[in-house]
Amino acid sequence: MTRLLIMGPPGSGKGTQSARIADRLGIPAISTGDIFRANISAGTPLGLEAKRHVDSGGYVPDSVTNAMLRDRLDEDDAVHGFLLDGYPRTVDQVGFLDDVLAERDAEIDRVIELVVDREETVRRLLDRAEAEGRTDDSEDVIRKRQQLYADETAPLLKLYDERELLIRVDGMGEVDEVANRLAAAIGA
Ligand code: B4P
Repeated sequence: MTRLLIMGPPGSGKGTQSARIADRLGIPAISTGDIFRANISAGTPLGLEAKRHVDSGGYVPDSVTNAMLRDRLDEDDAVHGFLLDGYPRTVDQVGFLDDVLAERDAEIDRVIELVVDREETVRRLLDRAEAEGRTDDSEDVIRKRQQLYADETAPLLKLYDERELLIRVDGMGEVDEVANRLAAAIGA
């Protein structure tokens, strides 16, 4: 089981947990949010395009995100497996990922949903805002990201459930507790 997706609202712990799972399984954790932030910091053309959307809590356009994802999956370390964190987020991205994998005779093995209360996710992101000062972690932008997730991304879970790929994991509690639940759920 080496091609995994992790989904959940902003603040559900995707980034935190995906690094651990990927480490256990010896596959790269690929976060589209991290790639955007690296490009924003480096001031690349991709970063300039992404910044407008990320800072306001919107999604970066599918055409930009999909092209970036394809390039990342072409890198050597992703040939035999990966854990995608924060991708796909739209119906268009689901279709694009299906096509990219079909070209490689590959498919997704499991989709993990981290389930966390909305108020708990907001609390975590406000804590992170204090610690790290991320530009998209102000309360109004956090609420906008939560709503966008509910409108555009949460419906995708049904699709993966119909494909019998979805595993739901309780993301409430301490980081280690959640990590243990996840490891048990995916048999890692
Ligand atoms: P992301 O980087 O994916 O941001 P996120 O949804 O907030 O998740 P993140 O991984 O950072 O937070 P986590 O839940 O792990 O995306 C940022 C932006 O990039 C998006 O808004 C969008 O603009 C753009 N973007 C990214 N992908 C895109 C795509 N596919 N299409 C279009 N646009 C895209 O953790 C949050 C905090 O909780 C952390 O501080 C962590 O320490 C803490 N935490 C985790 N687990 C905890 C626990 N158990 N208890 C207490 N705190 C915990």
